Amino acid sequence: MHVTKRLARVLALALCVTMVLQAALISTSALNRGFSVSAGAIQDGGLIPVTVTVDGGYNLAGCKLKLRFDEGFLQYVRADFGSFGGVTEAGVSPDNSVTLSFVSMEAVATTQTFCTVWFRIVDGAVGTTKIEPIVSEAIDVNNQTISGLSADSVSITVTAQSLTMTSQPTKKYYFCGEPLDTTGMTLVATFPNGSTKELADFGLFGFDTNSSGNQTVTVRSGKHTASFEVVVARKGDVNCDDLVNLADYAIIVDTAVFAENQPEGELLFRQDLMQDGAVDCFDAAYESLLISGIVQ
Ligand SMILES: [Ca+2]
Repeated sequence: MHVTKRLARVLALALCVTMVLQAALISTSALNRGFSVSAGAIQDGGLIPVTVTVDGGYNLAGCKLKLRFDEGFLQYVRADFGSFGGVTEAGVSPDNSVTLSFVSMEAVATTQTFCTVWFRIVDGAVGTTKIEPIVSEAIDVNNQTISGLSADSVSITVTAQSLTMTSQPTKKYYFCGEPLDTTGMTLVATFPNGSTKELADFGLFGFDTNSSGNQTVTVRSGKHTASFEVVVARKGDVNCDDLVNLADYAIIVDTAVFAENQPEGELLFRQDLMQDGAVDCFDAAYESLLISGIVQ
């Protein structure tokens, strides 16, 4: 009997400790932050809706929520309020923030969308920006001051909506070993707000100077791509059989002899080994050096 009582006390004590620990855990995990701020998808005209959600159970009278933003990236447009009352002001402060003032808001029972603040992307702005919520003190349902209200910042990333190659690179033909030359290429990006910008920075993929044949070179900016075609040729291989031999030499000599019938485009490129715009005896001489392995 005595042992059973002691055991019961130990169990009761253990239960109390567990309950206290649980209460501590609950109070930590249930710490209400007052607000949530989230950004929606970028819409036509570069408009971005930023939604402010109010956690249930708060009377936010006297509270000011500021959304600080980068004026080089975003412009404040307007704030749309839902069916709740309470916000009497919404406007831009000198410190680049939109201030929402909650003056007479009643406690809301459940977490609900409170207002949508509309921003517009500044012309030409590209990259990632943050909207930083700053929350002042508020009053809870029991008229007690609530401090420590906060909300996570929101990241907005703006990339080009489309990519257009308005002019292609001048150089289309390459001998193996030559580096890619994009001189003459113009890439224009169009952004969600309709603005356009010529891009100087882009990624290039798909060019292999050591592999002969037709190649598609891809230009990438963000998630968008554009492409152009090039031909990479083994120097001296006029007839595209991947060999440099007398058959190629014969073609060049034939062209050089009948100089009035100069080829164009890729045919000219493959035979014009001296790259002076005409196929002549100098190209034939160079071809013979290639065949004999004296030059490469
Ligand atoms: Ca050949």
